[in-house]
Amino acid sequence: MGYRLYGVQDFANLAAHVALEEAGVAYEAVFLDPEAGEMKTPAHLARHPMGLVPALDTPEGTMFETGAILLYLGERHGLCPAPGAPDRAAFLAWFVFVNNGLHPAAMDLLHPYRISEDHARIVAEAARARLVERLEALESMAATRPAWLRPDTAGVLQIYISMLLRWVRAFPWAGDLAISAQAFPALHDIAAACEARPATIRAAAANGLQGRFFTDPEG
Ligand SMILES: N[C@@H](CCC(=O)N[C@@H](CS)C(=O)NCC(=O)O)C(=O)O
Repeated sequence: MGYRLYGVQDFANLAAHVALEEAGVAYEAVFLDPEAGEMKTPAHLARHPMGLVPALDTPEGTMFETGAILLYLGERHGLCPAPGAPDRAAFLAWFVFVNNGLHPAAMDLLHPYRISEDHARIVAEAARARLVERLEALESMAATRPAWLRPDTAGVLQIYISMLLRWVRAFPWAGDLAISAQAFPALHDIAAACEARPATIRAAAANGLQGRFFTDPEG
């Protein structure tokens, strides 16, 4: 079994799509149509227990979860410090920080009604506050320019951060809660470099995106 990425255009599968392009491996991208019920078919539920995306067929079996997929691709294709490398511990800590701290908070900013339909504004504002606090921590670290997070180098953490910066700028539940990458110069550099890479541009185009889709998305 080779790589087959299951996603929806411009959903979280975008990060894995960019990583596959950066890896330079053969893969197939399959876009599902949620409106047509394609996320909840028995075939897709066998790939992802919640009927979500992304899911990835790999030579070692099918997997799901953005963080797991990015780590898997990063380790297999040189897009992150390998187990045993000197920078591995720092990379891993910050990767999980992004996956576990930033990603769920971004989801709450975008979809606060999933937590509480009656209190969506409060949920979204709280998510925004959590995001800003965590982005500031990430910015402080990124400003030290660690070798494993260089803007001019392809990496799964650079890709993940860039996609989340797109989301919090383009898709907040309320427009006044948008967070701009401009407020975080080191993270902005990472996303600007990432969106200019040919591999990213190819993956983005397959997801219907062009222009400054990470740093200045239209939403
Ligand atoms: N923790 C999961 C979250 C997956 C998830 O929520 N995926 C969204 C796209 S960003 C989805 O499939 N949404 C479709 C739906 O809710 O029907 C991951 O990181 O992969």
